[in-house]
Amino acid sequence: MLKFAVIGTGFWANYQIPAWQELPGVELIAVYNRTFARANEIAQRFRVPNVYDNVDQLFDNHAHELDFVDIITDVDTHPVFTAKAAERSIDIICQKPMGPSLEAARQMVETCQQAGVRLYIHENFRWQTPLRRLKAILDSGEIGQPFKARVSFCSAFPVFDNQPFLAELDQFILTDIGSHILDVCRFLFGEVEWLSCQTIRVNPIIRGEDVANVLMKMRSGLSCFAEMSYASLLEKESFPQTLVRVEGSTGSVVLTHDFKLRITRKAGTHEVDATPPYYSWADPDYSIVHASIVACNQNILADLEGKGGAETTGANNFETIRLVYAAYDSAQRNETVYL
Ligand code: 89Y
Repeated sequence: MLKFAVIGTGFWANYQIPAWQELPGVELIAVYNRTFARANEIAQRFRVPNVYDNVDQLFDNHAHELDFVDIITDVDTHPVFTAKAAERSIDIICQKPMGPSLEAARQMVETCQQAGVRLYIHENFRWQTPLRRLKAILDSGEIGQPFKARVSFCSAFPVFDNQPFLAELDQFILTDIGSHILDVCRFLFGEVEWLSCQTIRVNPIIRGEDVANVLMKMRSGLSCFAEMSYASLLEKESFPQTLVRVEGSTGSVVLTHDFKLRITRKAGTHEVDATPPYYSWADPDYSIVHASIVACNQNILADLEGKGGAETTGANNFETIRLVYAAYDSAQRNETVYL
């Protein structure tokens, strides 16, 4: 049984914790938040025995040995908590986006390598049922050699209601959703050769950009357009689904609303259902993402248990973070960036 602590008890902890409780072999023994009352509220709800508002006390209380920590705080504090856990040789799972800058993320990976601890990033979009199914279809060769794709996350969902700090970020959509969407692009199509990005801020009351269009040439030769927006009032609100169209040499596959994949070949079109599993604790507005937390945790837990196979290690996710900052770089300089 691996014992772990949760650091940070904000919005996402409400889902990350019950997702852990779906899995055998792991026990949450402590929670930390800088505001004791907020940590205590979560501890009561999920029956966690130890509560802290001082993270050093959490780490140094040898009454309970920790196998790993799950850092679920705002991005600015990821490097601090990572360093503190690494110093104590405790393995780390950290929420996306990894760090508040490319340099901070690089430092986090290096700190963990030097300390000999394992760093994993909780990057869950690639674990959504329809995206896993889509990847299997691409790998099966059913549409031949993919040459072109569009990966779309365009919404007008009021994200700032649940996560007000997102409105304060100087760099918003590429760090918040871009870290997911660009990771999905890597998951589906491999690594990027070059990218070109444009950003726009539409909502006047937020600090960062809320629209980003990224055109990528993948090393495979595939041309990929990743579009993301929180300013898109569309006929059909699809939050928090990622919609995808991939065209290949012998057909195409489209991931539509309602978790359907439509595969077209010369013989016609057929539909594959990819409805995610239902969890009673999930917020219905976020159900597909909340379900993917379980699959993501399961993948990381297997690796922690020595079975290997973690997809979103710190080193791997650093490649996604490179894309996020390459996109900012491209938008700012109005130039193509070679990776
Ligand atoms: O923070 C974001 C995430 O990881 O998924 C959706 C979200 O909550 C708002 O963009």
